[in-house]
Amino acid sequence: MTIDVYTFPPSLWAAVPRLIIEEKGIQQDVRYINVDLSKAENFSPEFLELNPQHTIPVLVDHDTKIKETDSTVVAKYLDDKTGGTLTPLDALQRQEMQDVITLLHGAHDVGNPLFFTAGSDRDSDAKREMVVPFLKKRIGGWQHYAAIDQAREAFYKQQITTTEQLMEAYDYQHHRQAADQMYKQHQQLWQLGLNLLDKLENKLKDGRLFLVGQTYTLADVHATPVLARLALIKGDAMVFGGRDYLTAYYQRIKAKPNFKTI
Ligand SMILES: N[C@@H](CCC(=O)N[C@@H](CS)C(=O)NCC(=O)O)C(=O)O
Repeated sequence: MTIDVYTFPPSLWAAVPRLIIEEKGIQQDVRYINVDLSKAENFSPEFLELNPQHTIPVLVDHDTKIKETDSTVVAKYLDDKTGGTLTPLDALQRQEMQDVITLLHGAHDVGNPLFFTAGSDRDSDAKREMVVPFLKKRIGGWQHYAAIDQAREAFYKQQITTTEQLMEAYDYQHHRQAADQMYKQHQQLWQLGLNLLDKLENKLKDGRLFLVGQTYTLADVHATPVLARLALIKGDAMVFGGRDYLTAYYQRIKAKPNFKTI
């Protein structure tokens, strides 16, 4: 076992290395270490030593002693180490791939905040039973870590305060202003999401099979969990309706054996 990959099945960006590992069939070289975000395990003192940004995925290659803590770098590392087959040889296509990855990870990276916020009273009613218990569990995790790690107590308390505010926004009958503020934020995030979907649709309009041409690349790897997440939050009709090229593209990436890791 040479490579540790810190992951969590429902996580959006932690799906990136899993897709690559499946695509390349290198599961035997990898040990997955589960970091339960619902218990705030990504804030344990040990995990913060590994990644002070408290995000997954994290990759540790015990052979080379290399550690990577961002999915874009983790993806490149895994691909480079296994022959670079998910990176185009053509320099222009390579640049285009990079541009797509930058787009997905920039201001349009809305999958997580969209998931945790609601956009209306009705949406709040639909999501509350799923989101609020998750947030409560995370608070339990931070309370536990605050008790055992005095040096980080203020940091954990800040996480708790921010999360309690989000939970309040779900109680719109008692916190109208907080709820309306959350809805506004959610709508703004969704506009960015729609904008991203239109950009991807436009890219595919010349009939290419994948985001930068006829072959599956790291751009598609990063786009896959984003599309899956947006479809989970908003439903297929909102995400793919009227976007025929994106619809066909999503069917194509969904049909790949590695999609089972999503
Ligand atoms: N830019 C980072 C973002 C990673 C990220 O945001 N990961 C999420 C899970 S998808 C996370 O760990 N969030 C921490 C949390 O929820 O506390 C990357 O691409 O690796």
